[in-house]
Amino acid sequence: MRTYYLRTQFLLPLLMIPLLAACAPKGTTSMGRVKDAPPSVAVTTDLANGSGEIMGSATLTQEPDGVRVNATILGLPAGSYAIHLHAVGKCEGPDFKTAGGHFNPMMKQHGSLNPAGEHAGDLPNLVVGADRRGALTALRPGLRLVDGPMPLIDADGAAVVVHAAPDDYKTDPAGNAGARIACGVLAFGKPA
Ligand SMILES: [Cu+2]
Ligand SMILES: [Zn+2]
Repeated sequence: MRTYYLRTQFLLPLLMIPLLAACAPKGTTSMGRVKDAPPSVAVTTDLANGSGEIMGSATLTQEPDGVRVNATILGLPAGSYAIHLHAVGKCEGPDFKTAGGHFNPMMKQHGSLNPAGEHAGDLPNLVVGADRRGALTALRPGLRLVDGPMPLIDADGAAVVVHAAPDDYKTDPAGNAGARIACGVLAFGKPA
């Protein structure tokens, strides 16, 4: 399968194509949704800490069964760290509260171990080794980046957030994961 790697700012012209189609049927397009998106779309963002220093990066790739998340981070003490897809594409440090809560269009509770869970933005913990390098690869089943009725990257974008503590996968609304320590914006037409 071909993969289209697109820096987020380059996707704006792509989004404009359906909007500019003069006689497009009503209700088929909107900002943040690409009706005829290619089968595989990828978006990459830097993960910056509260001081604006880049600690790592995350790439989200839309696959037929969902969205694959590949994230790497450097410089954290060995351990497990919660990482989630948050609902708003805004990373204002130092606390990154601007990123909102977990992406949750189905109005569920938090966590894979929660009987009423889980959020569409929940992910397994990022594991950092003794060499202070961390990596995560996970498939988020059913999630779409830019098309379908509930795309992750909607009009207000989305964000990848790393936390100071591990996710317990059950405590609503955020897995008891502590402070937000790194953030990266997923959005169209805005700097990542
Ligand atoms: Cu989070
Ligand atoms: Zn959650």
